[in-house]
Amino acid sequence: MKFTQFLLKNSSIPKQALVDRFSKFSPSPLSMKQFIDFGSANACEKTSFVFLRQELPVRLANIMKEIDFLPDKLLSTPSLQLLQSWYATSLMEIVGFLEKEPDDKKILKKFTETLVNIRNRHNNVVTTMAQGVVEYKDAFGSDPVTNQNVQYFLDRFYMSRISTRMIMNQHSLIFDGSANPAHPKHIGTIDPDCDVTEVVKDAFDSSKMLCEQYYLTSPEIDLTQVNAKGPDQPLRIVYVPSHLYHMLFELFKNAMRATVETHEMALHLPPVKVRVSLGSEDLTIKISDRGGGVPLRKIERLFSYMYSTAPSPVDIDNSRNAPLAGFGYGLPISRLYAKYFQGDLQLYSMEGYGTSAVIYLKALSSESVERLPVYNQSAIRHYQMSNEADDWCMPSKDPKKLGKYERRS
Ligand code: P4A
Repeated sequence: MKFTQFLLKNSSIPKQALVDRFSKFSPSPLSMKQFIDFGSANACEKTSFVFLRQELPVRLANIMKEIDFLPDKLLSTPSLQLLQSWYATSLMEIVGFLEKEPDDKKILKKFTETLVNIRNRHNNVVTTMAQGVVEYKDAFGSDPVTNQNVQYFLDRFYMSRISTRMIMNQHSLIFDGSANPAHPKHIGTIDPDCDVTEVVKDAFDSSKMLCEQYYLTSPEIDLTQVNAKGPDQPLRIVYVPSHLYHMLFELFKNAMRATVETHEMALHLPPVKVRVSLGSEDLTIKISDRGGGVPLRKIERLFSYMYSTAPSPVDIDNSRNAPLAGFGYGLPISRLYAKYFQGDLQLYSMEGYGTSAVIYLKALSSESVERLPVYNQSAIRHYQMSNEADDWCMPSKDPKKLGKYERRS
């Protein structure tokens, strides 16, 4: 009898044995080319099934190991208990397919159904985790060290989630037997000819509608595109349009909110300038507004899960601002989407003037490879380092050390 079969038949053996076993493997990142191949003419459901029934447990177990390193006070919250039960159940369900016959059509159908089930079970992972963080923050406060640890963990945790949902979606969309009628050329969630400028316009229009609804005004777009491969050619890359839309929508909401709120009294709003350029390596999108900007000291906070988690719902009274404010995790999750395929999202702000947000994506599908967290010794070291002193001096708050010409305000 194989080991997994043995584990499944002996329910007295804790699930922990499965987690221990699968966390010893490193996740295998897929490239855009591999995603496309799984969904092309010679698409083989059996190959995808055999890959996923091993890879999904590996990705789940790797991140479950890191969940175990969270502070006990966070792990013991009802939110985290619930969340851990979802992961354990899903892991067990997939492992149940390891000894199954890949040539049996019924097994393949059952597997796809299981994936859809798992995806739905995990729909509320982000809000449930956020709830846990809020409960922890309300009870124990938030110091810079805790903030840093939460940031390190959640970036890895949400990246893991983006990746498992991506590979589950690809399998269930490609092998459910029906093509996407609205987008016949798409391969699952991937558009092999994604026209970036089209997505920019869509995201801008949606954001503009929200902005009009709440401020009764909105800035225009000033869009320029540059294609190093030939002027006026559409800028196309292999990408997941929904991921790109998510990032752009978030950045446009921020740009519009800042623009409208700093020019409340003005008759004319400065437009949001968007520049898209395609080079040999990068596809870059820059969104510049004249919304007054954010001081450098506060930029990091815009990406912080801990500092941007909204207080418990009872504390929210300015509902007027809610729709354009997003629910707090907009920027950090958008940055993860950019990084997922080896890109990035950065903010450059000039306080007193405005902000530029830049999305970097890989222009070549051969370089668009999943960026995945792996549970290993250096990850463990991160969770254990928390209590050491910083290796940079703290600015002194001693009044005697104020500059000669400075006064405390
Ligand atoms: N100035 N600039 C931005 C914001 C302000 C800004 C802002 C006050 C802050 C928080 C927020 C939305 C906007 C911007 C573009 C960005 C990010 C921030 O991409 O103009 O909501 C959390």
